[in-house]
Amino acid sequence: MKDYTMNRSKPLYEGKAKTIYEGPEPGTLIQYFKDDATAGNGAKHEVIAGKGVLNNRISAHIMTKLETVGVPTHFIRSMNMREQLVRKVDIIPLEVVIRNVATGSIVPRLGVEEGSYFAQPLVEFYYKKDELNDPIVSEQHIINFGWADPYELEEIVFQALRVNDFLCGLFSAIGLSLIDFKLEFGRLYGEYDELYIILADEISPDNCRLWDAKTGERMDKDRFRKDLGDLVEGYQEIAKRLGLIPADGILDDGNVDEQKLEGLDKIENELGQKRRLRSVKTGKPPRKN
Ligand code: ADP
Ligand code: AIR
Ligand code: ASP
Repeated sequence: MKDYTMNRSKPLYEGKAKTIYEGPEPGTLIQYFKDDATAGNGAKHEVIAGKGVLNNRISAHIMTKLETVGVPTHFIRSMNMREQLVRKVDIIPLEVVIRNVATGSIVPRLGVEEGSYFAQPLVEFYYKKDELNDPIVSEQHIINFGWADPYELEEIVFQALRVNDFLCGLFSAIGLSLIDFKLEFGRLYGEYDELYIILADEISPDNCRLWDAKTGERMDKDRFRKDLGDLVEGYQEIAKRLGLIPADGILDDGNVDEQKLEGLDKIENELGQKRRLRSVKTGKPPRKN
């Protein structure tokens, strides 16, 4: 496995699935995708060869596609098989979960029937705080505690539903059902202190539930969380169906053959340059820093 971090400075942040480094230009960060898989807030942990490369490629691809329909994302460009350059944002401390089908934590919490479709996509907010186990919160909590203001929340819900619509179509075209997923958003300030709400973090099978549309087979991180099968095989299948790895692009140890993937991110990197941003009206006074 190539070591991409040899010449990097000290990490700014060591997360469960990614390490964050300072980027080459001001206002940028490097996201390094590790092979670590965790569940239950780190209670379960394993290193799974090849996972980081796949998530990096899948997330870069999806973020780029979202940019083409005008969803502002933090993605700037792929750097290598494990790293991507992103715009540094002030992360809003919310995990925004969009659900199309009932599974996971909502089933025991509300007693809904496993596998049933919601009348319309359901948006939930969780307070992003590991020490508290990311508890579910309401809009009233968010506004009351100042995690986001009503204008920001409106924009977050608007973008989250657009992402859902777009991704449902994207995955359905490759025989996968998008069951639910988690997003993170951040604040970015423009030249005139105007506020932009930007989609950040990653969109990958680590934070989307994806089921094979025909067989119902789980292709996402539930394979690891619930010991349903080989995690990397599921991620590889998603990447293959998205056209991100050629049929002969997987090595025996589960890692991606990096040479076979060289250049596949060219189109994404070109698209990444053509970005549009939409500022958000906010009730808040201009930023503090
Ligand atoms: P965790 O923090 O839950 O262990 P990760 O291992 O994925 O998660 O670490 C990535 C961290 O980087 C997350 O805390 C995420 O909120 C943060 N992050 C993602 N994108 C950006 C960005 N564009 N700017 C600043 N922080 C970001
Ligand atoms: N998620 C939530 N916290 C972390 C992650 N990755 C994602 C899960 C799932 C959705 O949010 O991957 O797609 C809902 O998770 P749950 O556990 O609340 O049912
Ligand atoms: N993201 C959390 C963890 O890594 C929860 C999960 O994905 O199950 O532990």
